[in-house]
Amino acid sequence: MDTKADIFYRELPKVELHAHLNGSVSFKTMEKLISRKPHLNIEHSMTAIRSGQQRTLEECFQVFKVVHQLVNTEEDILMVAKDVINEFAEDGVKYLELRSTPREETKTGLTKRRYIETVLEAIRQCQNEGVDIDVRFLVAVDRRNGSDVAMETVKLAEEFMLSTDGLVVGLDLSGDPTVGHGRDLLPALHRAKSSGLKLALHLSEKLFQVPSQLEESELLLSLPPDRIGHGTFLHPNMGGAQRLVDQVVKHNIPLELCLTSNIKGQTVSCYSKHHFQYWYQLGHPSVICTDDKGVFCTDLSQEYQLAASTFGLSHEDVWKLSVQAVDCTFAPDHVKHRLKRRWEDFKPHVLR
Ligand code: 6MZ
Repeated sequence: MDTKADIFYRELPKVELHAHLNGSVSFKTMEKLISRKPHLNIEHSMTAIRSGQQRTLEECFQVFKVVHQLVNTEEDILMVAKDVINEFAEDGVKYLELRSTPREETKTGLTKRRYIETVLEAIRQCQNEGVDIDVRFLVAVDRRNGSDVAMETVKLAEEFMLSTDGLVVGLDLSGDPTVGHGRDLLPALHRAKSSGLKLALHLSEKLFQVPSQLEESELLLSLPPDRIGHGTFLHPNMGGAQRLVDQVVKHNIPLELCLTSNIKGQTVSCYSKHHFQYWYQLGHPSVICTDDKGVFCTDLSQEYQLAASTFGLSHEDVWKLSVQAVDCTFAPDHVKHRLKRRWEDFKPHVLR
């Protein structure tokens, strides 16, 4: 991490809703992975984007490929997932929805099913060890893999949703936004939605090929999704369209906003131009998230502090944002009520 957030932001109870497992691997865990696989000759500079550095979004996707080389066995996944969960807990995150793309690795015999089972095992082990965080899982579809893989992933996600007593709550659509078209993934997404999986979809993350992109955003919004990842170019000031904003507002679809990720990935030019401002001013549910805390060298406390210092938010405003995030989770109502009660217990200590 580049700097440490002030105590208020660290003590603030937080909800993290947009965290990709392999993008969230810390420096410390990376060291363990690198020492397990010295023959790969991977250095830290290849897996993290430090303060003041930027990469294009395309280059970020190359970074994930490097991380995937390091995380290719059940043992690696278990360690990475447990470390990531513990680190979020240490940062004051009380509820986490982790997402990851199931991968099969012929070299190590890893299957997609075992991939998911191993992440769930990590969640259960952390629970049994008393780590103070409620963790749920979103199965991710990488858009580059096309419609057949998307459908296969949805079927796996459905199975796990039904067999894990609420641990698997939804589906994420992510991956390089310039690859493939959302239209091809609609059948899989419709199926996921009708089976009861919640949908968190990356939408309008990058501006390119404008007409086809607007069409894709419109199609995906017609589902409608339960949450939107980034949504950077939805609104008209950023090249989007008012009708897209109207859809988001009409269905009250929360946005997952990741400031540092968007700056370091160069889809937003500077913090003060981040679209958080647009949606926050509308009073629309906007949840601060990290995206890839390892790759972008950040944590959730720091992201809240950055939003506050950039947009002049008081501690009271930040507190409200954090409470509002509870309503945007995919957890059942009784869990939301439990979390709200915890927030009330924390309040006098944190907002003193
Ligand atoms: C879109 C992203 C992303 O799934 O292997 N991912 N997709 N936009 C982003 N903005 C920077 N950051 C991460 O974690 C890594 C994968 O998450 C998606 C990509 O598909 C990436 O390969 P998992 O745990």
